[in-house]
Amino acid sequence: MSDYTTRVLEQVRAKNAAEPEFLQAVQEVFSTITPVLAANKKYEDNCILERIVEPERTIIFRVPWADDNGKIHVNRGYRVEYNSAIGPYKGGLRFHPSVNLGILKFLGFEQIFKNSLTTLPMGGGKGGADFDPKGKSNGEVMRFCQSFMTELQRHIGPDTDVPAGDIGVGAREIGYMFGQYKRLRNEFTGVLTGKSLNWGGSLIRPEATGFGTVYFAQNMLATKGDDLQGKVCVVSGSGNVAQYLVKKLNELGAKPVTMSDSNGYIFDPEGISLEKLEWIMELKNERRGRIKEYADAFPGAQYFEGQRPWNVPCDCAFPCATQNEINGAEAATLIKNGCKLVAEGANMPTDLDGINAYLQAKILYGPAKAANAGGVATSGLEMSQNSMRLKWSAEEVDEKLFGIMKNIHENAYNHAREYSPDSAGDFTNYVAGANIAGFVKVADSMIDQGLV
Ligand code: NDP
Ligand code: 2IT
Repeated sequence: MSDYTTRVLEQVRAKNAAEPEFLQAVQEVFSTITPVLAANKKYEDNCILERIVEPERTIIFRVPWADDNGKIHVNRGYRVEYNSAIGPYKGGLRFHPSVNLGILKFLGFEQIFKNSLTTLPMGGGKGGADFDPKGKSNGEVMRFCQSFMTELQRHIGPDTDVPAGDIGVGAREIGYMFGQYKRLRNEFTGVLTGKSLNWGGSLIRPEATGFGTVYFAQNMLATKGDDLQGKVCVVSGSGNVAQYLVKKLNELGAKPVTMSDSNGYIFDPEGISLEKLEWIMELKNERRGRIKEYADAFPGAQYFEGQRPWNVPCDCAFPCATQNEINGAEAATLIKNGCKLVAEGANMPTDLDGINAYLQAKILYGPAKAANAGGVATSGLEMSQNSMRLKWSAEEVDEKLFGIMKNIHENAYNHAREYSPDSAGDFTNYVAGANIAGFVKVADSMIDQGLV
């Protein structure tokens, strides 16, 4: 850390003391960009750090809705429009009871740099609500989504702010929100991504985050002349990201052995094959069941209630559930058991102690904003297709996604090699590389556009 980063971090701490996840995300970025700030005085002269930590706009609103019995509920809705230096605000919506402003600010802050890495013209934003979709009927979810969009619609638009999915928001929720937007605004535009295929969605968008994370892992392994063939992989989560990540691991000859939800994890030593994954997708996406049911359906597997999978020995780990799901001790356990690669499908799944453990052990570590950028990148491709009023084939989109992930890897690798003092010989600090590469493009664009 330099005088400049230390000073701004102190200001951020003083002003946002009640937002630990946001402070964590800022600290992670600041701890790595010092070399580029030292080499370019213009960033401090233009107060770029002071400006970049402050969202351009934050909207907080009431979301009232009635359940199936007519009982009225009120949730809190948010949209953090963080940074529009390189394009319209872009980022997901999260519906989860834990959602608060600090969590959405951490996600929005990360999104700025992630979107910059994709090479596509997208600013950073994030939103959501403290609504819990679990156990709600379709009708209740629809009425909530409609009420949420009734307010959000006045703040977003295809050239202003383009939300998408995140935890608790998938194709069903995007559909209900799109319907309400269209009804209120009387326009059919690409205002949301993650749409279904019949009405403007892109092929491969559902797969993109999971596939992209695996492509990033492939690229990291390739720097060591290695690949995923035969690798034992530990995966957390069983939602959108985890499902398609497990699919791609299978396709590339790796062996995923765990998946989880917020109640516990399943361990299948024979591997979660494509056939078993199909069963899981039906369980999670159609029946909306719990992962523990897997152990009843497949007797070789075991379920561990209330635990996370990080003590299962593996070659590679792919956290795909939520923030801070790997702490320092869990990272140390992974490393002790032989894990040589961590690629993050979730956002900020490893806490700062955990990251330090990976860096000290010099394993291949693909941080979230690089490794999971394939999701939002493919959202960017969905926006392009909507603007052009055409549709690319699955092969075309997958090829573009593959190219983007290769590019992100190269960009992070090169910036790490150029600026991060600990990247030498066999080791590349991708945290530093991704943060610096993402930061420079946004910071330079902010300077170009003056004091706004
Ligand atoms: P889903 O809602 O589809 O799935 C979330 C999964 O994570 C579920 O298995 C869920 O279990 C589990 N989970 C959620 N919260 C917790 C928690 N507090 N503790 C333990 N497990 C939890 O979401 P996604 O798969 O879309 O998102 C997963 C992660 O990937 C998030 O960090 C998200 O921000 C990130 N991400 C998503 C992208 C996307 O395109 N969807 C793009 C880039 C990143 P349960 O059912 O018990 O809640
Ligand atoms: O965290 C993320 O990058 C997402 N949830 C996807 C955002 C998007 O706009 O596709």
